[in-house]
Amino acid sequence: MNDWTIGRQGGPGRRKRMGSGAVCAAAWVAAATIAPESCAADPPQPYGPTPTERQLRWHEMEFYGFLHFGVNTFTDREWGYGDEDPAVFHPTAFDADQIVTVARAAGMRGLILTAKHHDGFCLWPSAYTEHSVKRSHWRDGKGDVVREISEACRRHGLKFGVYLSPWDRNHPEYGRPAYLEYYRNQLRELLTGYGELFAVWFDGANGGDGYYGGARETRRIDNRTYYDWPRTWELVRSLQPMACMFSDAGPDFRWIGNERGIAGDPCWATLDLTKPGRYPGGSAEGLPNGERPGTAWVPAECDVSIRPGWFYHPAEDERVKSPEQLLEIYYASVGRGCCLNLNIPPDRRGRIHENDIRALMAFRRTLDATFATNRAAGAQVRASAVRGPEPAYAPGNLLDGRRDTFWCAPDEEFTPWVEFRFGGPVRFNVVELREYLPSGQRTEAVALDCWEGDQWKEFARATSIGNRRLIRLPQAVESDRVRLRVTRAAACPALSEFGLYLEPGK
Ligand code: FUL
Repeated sequence: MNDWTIGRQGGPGRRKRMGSGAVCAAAWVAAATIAPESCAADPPQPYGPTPTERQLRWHEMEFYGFLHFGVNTFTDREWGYGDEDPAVFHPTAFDADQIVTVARAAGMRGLILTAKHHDGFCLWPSAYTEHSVKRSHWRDGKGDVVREISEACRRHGLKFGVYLSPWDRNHPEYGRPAYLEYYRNQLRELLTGYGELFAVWFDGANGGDGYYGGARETRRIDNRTYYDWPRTWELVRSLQPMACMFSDAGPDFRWIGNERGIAGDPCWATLDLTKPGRYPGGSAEGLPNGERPGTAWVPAECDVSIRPGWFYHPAEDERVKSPEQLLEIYYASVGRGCCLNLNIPPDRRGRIHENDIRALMAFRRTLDATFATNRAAGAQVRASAVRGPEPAYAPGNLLDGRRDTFWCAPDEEFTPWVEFRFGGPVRFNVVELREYLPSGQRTEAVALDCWEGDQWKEFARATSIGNRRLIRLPQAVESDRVRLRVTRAAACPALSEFGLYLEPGK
């Protein structure tokens, strides 16, 4: 058993000396690249699939927004047929700075814009079609929503991503090989014209009835073969190597399997990509929970709209989700290791509606108040087992506010525990855990105890951890000692953060 150490407290930007004394500079260092002499001695062997650098950056975002905006905003529809007159697109007071500053104030770290939805109308003046903003009267046909939003994102420090619907109910060639060339040409415009993209979102809804250049018929395609996805993915990789691609089955992040923003529990970051149906628009089976051990790291995104619909509808102004509903979604998405993609649809002015802003700001205030202070910081820490040599994998790493340092057990130790002693009673109702992702998802179940009277009392259990696990207790706990027990693991656990927080009013 190890001696007590005082939990280290460090800011996110602080660099820490590790092992032999060399400095680990990168925010994330893949386990495989940690050379023993430069960082820490004897790192744990990664377990199962592990994330790429681009996926690690995506994990760090945790919360970003979706912007569904287009002809549907003005026609009061969710799925445009494809025969809309571009003139219907006429935002009266479009303001990219308002949209982006609202997102930023809500705590979002990026925005994904529907550059083209199923109706085929393009929010940028594509050279390959007339069915776009250039045929609208907005900004005299000289406007470019993709440009304005992407530039506002950069001005305000948010990342930017695009949604380009594969299904196009306007294009005459949809369903035939010629459409694929059109689709990739459009994608190339978006990949090369608007700076760095953090995400490219490939929707799974495909085929059906539509305008199709006047044919007005039903066109069915084979999701598995028609789009030749590997070629499209290759285009994204070559032009935007750090962009993460979304679809039902990845390759970089997956759909959670519902549009309520709620992850399964457990929710593993891994999937078995050899199973049938693992392609965009394929099967949703296994997506809410992920699969163990899986063949690839394909973590989940929970997408949900702040309103009943994805696009703005005046009739839904009073049906904006409440701050409490948004918090529940946050704990069931971000708190289960996923990223939350919350849709905030611009209205007919081209701004975020006041009711949505009110809910977002109240939601943010609660989150800020909750996570302002880690009540476990500064605790004395000891663990049942620590991977040697000290201090590279010491349990104090759990309290240093950094994801790139971690407490790790020796290879043969799968169920270690760590105990935190505070100077006096500490009150909390949220427990936070993070796993060191470059070593894979190793921990399968944990239990938490508090010291009551003269014995330990279990107050919570959880399964998968991954990027972030938040355990929100119905009732606050008060104790001067807390113990975290790993009760099941696939390999010696590697946990990077531990926190205790209190929601206002608890
Ligand atoms: C779905 C689409 O059909 C919806 O309109 C929306 O864009 C949602 C995010 O994805 O598949």
